[in-house]
Amino acid sequence: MLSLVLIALTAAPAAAAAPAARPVPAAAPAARPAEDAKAFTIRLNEDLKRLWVRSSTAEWVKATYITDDTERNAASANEDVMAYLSGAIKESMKFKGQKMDPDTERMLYLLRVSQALPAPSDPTKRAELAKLAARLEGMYGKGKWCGANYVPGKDEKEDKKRCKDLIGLSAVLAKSGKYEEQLEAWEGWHTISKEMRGPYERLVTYDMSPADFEKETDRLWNQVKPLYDDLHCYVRSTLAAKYPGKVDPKGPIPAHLLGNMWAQEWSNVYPLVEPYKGQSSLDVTSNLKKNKYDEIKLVKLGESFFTSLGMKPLPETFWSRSQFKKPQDRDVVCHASAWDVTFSNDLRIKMCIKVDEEDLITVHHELGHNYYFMNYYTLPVLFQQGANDGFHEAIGDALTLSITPEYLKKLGLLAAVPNNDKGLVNLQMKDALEKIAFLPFGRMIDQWRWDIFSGKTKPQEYNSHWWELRKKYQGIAPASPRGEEFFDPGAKYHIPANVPYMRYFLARILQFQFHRALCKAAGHTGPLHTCSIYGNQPAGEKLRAMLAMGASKPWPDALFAMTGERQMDATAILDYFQPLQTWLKEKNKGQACGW
Ligand code: X8Z
Ligand code: ZN
Repeated sequence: MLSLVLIALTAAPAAAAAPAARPVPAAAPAARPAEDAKAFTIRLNEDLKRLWVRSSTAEWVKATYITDDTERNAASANEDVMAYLSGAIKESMKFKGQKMDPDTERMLYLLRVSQALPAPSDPTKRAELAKLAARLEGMYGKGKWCGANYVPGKDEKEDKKRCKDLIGLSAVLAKSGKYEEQLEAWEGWHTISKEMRGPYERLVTYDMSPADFEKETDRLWNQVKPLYDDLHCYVRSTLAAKYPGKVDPKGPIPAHLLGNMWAQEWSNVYPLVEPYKGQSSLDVTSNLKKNKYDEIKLVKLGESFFTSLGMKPLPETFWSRSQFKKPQDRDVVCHASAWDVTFSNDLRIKMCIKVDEEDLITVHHELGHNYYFMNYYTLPVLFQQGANDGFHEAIGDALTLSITPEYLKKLGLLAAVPNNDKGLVNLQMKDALEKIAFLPFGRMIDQWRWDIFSGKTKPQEYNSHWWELRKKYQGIAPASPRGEEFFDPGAKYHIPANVPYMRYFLARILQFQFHRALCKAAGHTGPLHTCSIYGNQPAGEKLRAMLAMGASKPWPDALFAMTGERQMDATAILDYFQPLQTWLKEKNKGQACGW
């Protein structure tokens, strides 16, 4: 998936992974005496493309068909990539201090930072690392809960009846509203990661590259934290009223009451926390169903947003090669992702689409990755990446900020557009439950990972540290007591799949900064939350130009090209939610906020 670039993988965002190759010599090519840096990078791009195409092909097959064989195949391809990269990085050192053109210099830099986990130089260790990485993701993909005291695998029909996967269990959290049912679904899903603890502990013995953005992320987090605290305070008081005696009015919120398995986005509790009853409905899901949307129609709708901006349609092969629906006959990784499997506009998404509003947004998110790929696939493969990983995650989301009630009404997906202050507060509350609620979650995941990989947190503290950070950043408490017999981090996809997470935190902030810039290009005046760039060609051109840069320039240059700013900045998200923040402040008066 996009840039679900794992562990050993390199920054190649073209899909989960980066590949390797049998026929290609596994180690970096032998040094050629007369070769200068430029010739070296030309060769490097050619070799890497071949290797990455192989490994992302193996990753695609594995993710859409989880078996021991496909896992072994992907691990082996990734092992070859690691071998090549560790040789190439060493070899590139000979050019240190030499004069070279800026593109060559940047490619050598990208090569050096290309791995989320540096590949061990010992081949046995490399093999182990690749195997562990493949296995952990598979364990997550296969995860099911069949109820206490039932062992699946004897009777297929009975299994189907009793066992629920993540989609089924998440539906309980989203819709049940019953404390005990939600508790069972939450605890059930958190059993699937218990066995990950051993392999994960092994994986951690491999080192991880230092956190680049730690300082920067703290600056941004401190900008937005007051708004999160206001939202938390209001939502907690509503939940305390709904579940009497179950929610401490001054403490953290139990994790199974926010409508989402990880309490990362709270949109599903909107009906409960809706500020003003009796305003026009904001429920898009029921209208998708009424209008007979299916998986394909949902994706076509996403595509039409991009083409409205002057971008090309998705290639024919996108429609034949993607996985839109969950296959019934095998295990797959349902977690949504976007791919360019062969780094040549071979675009795909892999999802298990539900026809609802949440997945309408996710489809746009994934297509944002695909349109990034589409606009940079002609660059050398080392430049086929986002300006930084946060950019890649922010593109589709930035466009969803233009999915306004007016746009939805035109499509027949909303009956009426909110046209007064109360309607606006409702709308902003709904958006904030998705966008603002996510921020501390986005911030804390990699904090946990950094603490683990640096050795600051020991294996016997994995779970307690997880819940410490969940409390500190999100003000969330576990649904029930959690000892070290559990491994709750493993119940969140990006931990077993080793996908760095800070990108999503950055993206939640960047998308508003992008939106502000694109709205300006579109000539929008007035408050930011009223802008839609749908159908606007100048905005589309501005976006396209930035996408086409890929990683060829440092990210502040790409940011500057689109926004005229060189720093990531949270003022756009704060401006956007200004009406809601004013309302929350008033509403929370006299409450003891915080936890
Ligand atoms: O993992 C994703 C995307 C994959 S490219 C679906 N997201 C994060 C998550 O699900 O936790 C998007 C939002 C945050
Ligand atoms: Zn993404």
